Amino acid sequence: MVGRIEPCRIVDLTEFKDARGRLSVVESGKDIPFDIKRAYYMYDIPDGVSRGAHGHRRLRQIIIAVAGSFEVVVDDGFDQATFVLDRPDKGLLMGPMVWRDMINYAPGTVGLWLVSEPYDESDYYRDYQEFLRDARELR
Ligand code: T46
Repeated sequence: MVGRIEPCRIVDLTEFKDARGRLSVVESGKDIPFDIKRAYYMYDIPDGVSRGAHGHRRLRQIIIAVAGSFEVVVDDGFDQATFVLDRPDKGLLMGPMVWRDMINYAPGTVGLWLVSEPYDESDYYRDYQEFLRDARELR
């Protein structure tokens, strides 16, 4: 298990499928355990690029590959795991104090992030050693 405060895990999103196609829903308190304060998405990601390389002090989030696929490597200072996101009806839930890297973006990928906090640079760990020091105090 990675995520000492809240385990990182894949969740199934509510999906409605009919002759018109498929519609997936993310509702606070139902599909995810936090209120959504902000959404952002990534696209036009060049081949071979990785993003992330940071952790968050308070932020909780769900990550969805709306189109395409990518991998999220998570690290809570003790253990690591890799999650593959390749379906728009599944999301990766992630709590605070998890270092993450997003890698192996397929061409045409669109990644969606729904998060619990407004943008705040002071919530970020950008230095892995600083993250590690604080994360290891959580044991
Ligand atoms: C995360 C990963 C997966 C804003 O001004 N507002 C925002 O809400 C966001 C998300 C970013 N920005 C600015 C800050 C930077 O100048 O956009 C620029 C790129 O952001 P950043 O370098 O933080 O991008 P990533 O891919 O390293 O990280 C982002 C999120 O910041 C982070 O919370 O979990 O995506």
